[in-house]
Amino acid sequence: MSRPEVTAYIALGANLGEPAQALRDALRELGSTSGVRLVRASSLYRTAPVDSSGPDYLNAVAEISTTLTAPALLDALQAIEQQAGRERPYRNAPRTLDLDLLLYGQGCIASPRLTVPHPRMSERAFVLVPLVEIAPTLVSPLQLQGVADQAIEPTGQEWASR
Ligand code: A4P
Ligand code: MG
Repeated sequence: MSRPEVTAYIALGANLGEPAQALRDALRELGSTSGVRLVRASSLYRTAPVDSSGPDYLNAVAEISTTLTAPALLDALQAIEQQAGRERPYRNAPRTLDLDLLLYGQGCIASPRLTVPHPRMSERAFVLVPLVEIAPTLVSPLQLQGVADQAIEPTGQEWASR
């Protein structure tokens, strides 16, 4: 029996190498992962590092529909990060690609390797602003007001040149 489809939201971020290309490649890989269907993606945003260092980040958020369990989806995200040459010298280090699971249906998960909803998503403009673009009912004006001091701007770059 096949599993039901669950709507999930993925945050994409990169600030090393070729971030725009890395985000495009990641989105394509995500969409071609078995058990994952890409529903929509936000545009790309340039953002100042938050609790992190290095160059500005590019960030985006994607909505998927998936038959994978949440842990299997995290496995798939981490495999795509590895393909992009992700290294983890220390927490919040600059990175070639970061893929975080923000929301998994109505799921609340607290396991050693997975916390959903992502515990820091409400504190971050680089998550909330792209998320409100593709899923406005998931983000409240109060949440946006709380991150209004964080630098974020649309790049004007589209996914189209994939
Ligand atoms: N993990 C637990 N829950 C999740 C989840 N919902 N999604 C575990 C993904 N992973 C989850 O992640 C460390 C561990 O978190 C994983 O092994 C997984 O089991 P990581 O990607 O290896 O390390 P990280 O990215 O340094 O940590 P984390 O917790 O993802 O960092 P944050 O809090 O997401 O911050 N500034 C800007 N402008 N743009 C950014 O994209 N990103 C960060 C990362 C900091 N500042 C940034 C940005
Ligand atoms: Mg991460």
